[in-house]
Amino acid sequence: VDATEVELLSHTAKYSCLRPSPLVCPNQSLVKEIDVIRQGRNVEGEERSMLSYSRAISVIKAYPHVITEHNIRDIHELPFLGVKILSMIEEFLKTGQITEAQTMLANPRFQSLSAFITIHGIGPHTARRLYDLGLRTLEELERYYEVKPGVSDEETMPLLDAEASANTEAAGERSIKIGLALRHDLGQTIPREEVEEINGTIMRELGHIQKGCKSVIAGGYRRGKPQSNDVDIVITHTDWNLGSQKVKGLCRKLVQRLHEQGLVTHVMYLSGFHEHNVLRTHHWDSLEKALTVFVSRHNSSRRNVYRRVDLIFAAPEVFWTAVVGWTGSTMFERDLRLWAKQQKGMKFDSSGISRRHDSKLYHPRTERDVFKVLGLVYIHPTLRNA
Ligand code: TTP
Ligand code: MN
Ligand code: MN
Repeated sequence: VDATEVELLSHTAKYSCLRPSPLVCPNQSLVKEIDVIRQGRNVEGEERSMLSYSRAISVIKAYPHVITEHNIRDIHELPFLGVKILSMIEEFLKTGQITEAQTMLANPRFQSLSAFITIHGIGPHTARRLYDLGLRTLEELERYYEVKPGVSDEETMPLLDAEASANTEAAGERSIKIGLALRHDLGQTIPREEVEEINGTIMRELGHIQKGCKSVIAGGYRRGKPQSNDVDIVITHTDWNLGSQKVKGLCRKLVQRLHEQGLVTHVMYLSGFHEHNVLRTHHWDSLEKALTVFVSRHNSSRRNVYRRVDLIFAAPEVFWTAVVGWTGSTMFERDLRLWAKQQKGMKFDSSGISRRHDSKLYHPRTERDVFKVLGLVYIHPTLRNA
């Protein structure tokens, strides 16, 4: 790597895509405490404040030493740590906790809202609406939505109905019903070997539809998490020149086949199902993708387990861009976009990299190329836990 580029990587950098961030950092218990406050802002919809806490947490995650009374001076040099957060850090050093975090944890409203947003399909906004209706527990939500726990009503929820690709209230409610019915399974994390097995099963089924495809398991798994909340698989074709055509329309065909095989029971979202896709809002990339519920038969001794599996299809020329875009973390992605825009006059998202003044498109052939095109030093996936 070029010597001038190496200087760019620093735990004091403003962009998290310049800060190597391990999965577990030397100040993990401090991070956990501040994260409670961040979550408090999240459930209340205070987005600016939440982002400030997210940035502060991210900066601490990249700091390579245990913070003590002796090096607290160095902490003042780090970006995004304002007066308030610095005083919280000092309180934590003295007492091992932060009063505001402890108050938050004891708050019944925080407890209800936090529980509600663990359900797939329920975001902070919906959580607050349900709370305002007087609902307090997940059992009360089940009664409200008339969902029987452990049973997902597959009869009344056809796999590929119009609602799966529409941004309507009905689609939202359908998603919540699935999330509630399957909450005991979907709330469990997925070990790495099962993630690999799910990828293997899906690629074997894909081989029956189109030969020559390949995949990379992205998301938290790729960042080294021992347990994942879902499985994110980015798929392309190995033929650089003809792959684009071979990948087109594959997402829908694969989901259909997986459903026929009894491997996929629900599709929360499917792009490319309708010609005009109303869900293609600004923060969604334009790749073909399906957010599914997959039946995992990993434990042969136990019953099948429902798992969330995201399938993302990319043409070969944007495959590595898509892999970087779906590897995360969310903060790392956010800052990749910001860096590209503010420092390079470029646009980055999972579906492509372009230069703004002439719309030139970049087609990186490797993951390292993605970083090079963006003028960044390569950071290994396991150090992208910003
Ligand atoms: P997630 O699967 O939501 O999160 P994760 O894999 O980091 O952690 P876990 O599943 O264990 O909770 O998202 C994976 C990455 O994909 C995320 O870091 C950012 C990216 N992403 C997009 O680019 N677009 C999207 O619409 C979503 C939902 C995620
Ligand atoms: Mn994931
Ligand atoms: Mn995902």
